[in-house]
Amino acid sequence: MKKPVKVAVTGAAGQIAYSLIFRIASGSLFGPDQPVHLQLLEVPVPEVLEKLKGTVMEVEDCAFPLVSGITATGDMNEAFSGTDYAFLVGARPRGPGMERKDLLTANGGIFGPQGKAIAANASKDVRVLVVGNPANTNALIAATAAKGLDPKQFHAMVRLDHNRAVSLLSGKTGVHGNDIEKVIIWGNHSSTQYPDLHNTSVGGKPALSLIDQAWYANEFIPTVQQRGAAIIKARGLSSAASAASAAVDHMRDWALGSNGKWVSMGVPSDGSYGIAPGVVYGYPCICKNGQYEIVQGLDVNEFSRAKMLATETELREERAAIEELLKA
Ligand code: NAX
Repeated sequence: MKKPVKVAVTGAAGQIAYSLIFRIASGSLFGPDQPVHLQLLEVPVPEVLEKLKGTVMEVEDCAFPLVSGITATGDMNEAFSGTDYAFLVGARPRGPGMERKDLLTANGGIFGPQGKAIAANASKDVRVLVVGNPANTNALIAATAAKGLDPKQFHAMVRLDHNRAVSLLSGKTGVHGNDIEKVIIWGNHSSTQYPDLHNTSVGGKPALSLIDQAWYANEFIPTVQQRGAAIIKARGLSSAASAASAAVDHMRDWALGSNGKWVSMGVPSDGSYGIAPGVVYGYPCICKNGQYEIVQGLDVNEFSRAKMLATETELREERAAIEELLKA
């Protein structure tokens, strides 16, 4: 057996974690021969830690062959000790009457300290995926606070949007998602995100030759952008199992490689495609040997450029709203 890897999950008593932890424990993330030590973090509130205890009891009751140990704690330094992979899921939800700036600042109070704790305690090669919203700017906050680590070690999740786009296109064209390639989610994990099909192939044919522009612009794009709200309306709760599945997809591709396939990842902008450097922006990436690279050299037409800029503007505004916090 290989040496166990340490995988941290925050928000561990929440609903995404209730799916994610079991997927990690069962081997969906790193395969059937990689043991994992689970490091589960929650807020240090007795009732919440009690709830987390219930989740831990259920993990134990699965008798997973790959689980080598479980740490469940309200102490972030303990939770991130030696961590190889971290899923930052726990976040402050938007309360009644809360403005975007208040939400960003409240989350700064979570992701800043967690970034510091990761830098101080985790493996120097740690890979961090931020799921908790507003995910892109939370990733920026954590990366900025994690002095000594490379910002490229902090990603935000736009993979759920990517998977939603693949599935919707599959339903429309009747072609299985396995034969759909090069879908891109540009920008923010919010309703400004831009699901781009200009490079997409469906069963080897250009996607835009199989669907009409009106459906693409007026149905496809808004449906992907609004899918989270549609799930809440139908289920009475936000996406959980699909979010957990997307988080596994993102981390697995990052760690083990995407086999040449394009995957959408929120990563620190290096200025590619004219996007403001530093903001955490959804880009098409290819992963190999534990590293990711932004796909370069794509043609961007006027339609796409306008949408890429709209979502970039939102991210620049989010960054501006927490400027002071980033300097701290
Ligand atoms: P839940 O409210 O079920 O669970 C969140 C958990 O996080 C709670 O148990 C809470 O106690 C814990 N928590 C809060 N602050 C914490 C801290 N400082 N340290 C550790 N734990 C903390 O939410 P859930 O449905 O699991 O969603 C979690 C986050 O994912 C939300 O911010 C949500 O908006 C976001 N999402 C992001 C998605 C994405 O694609 N990036 C999609 C799904 C989801 O909406």
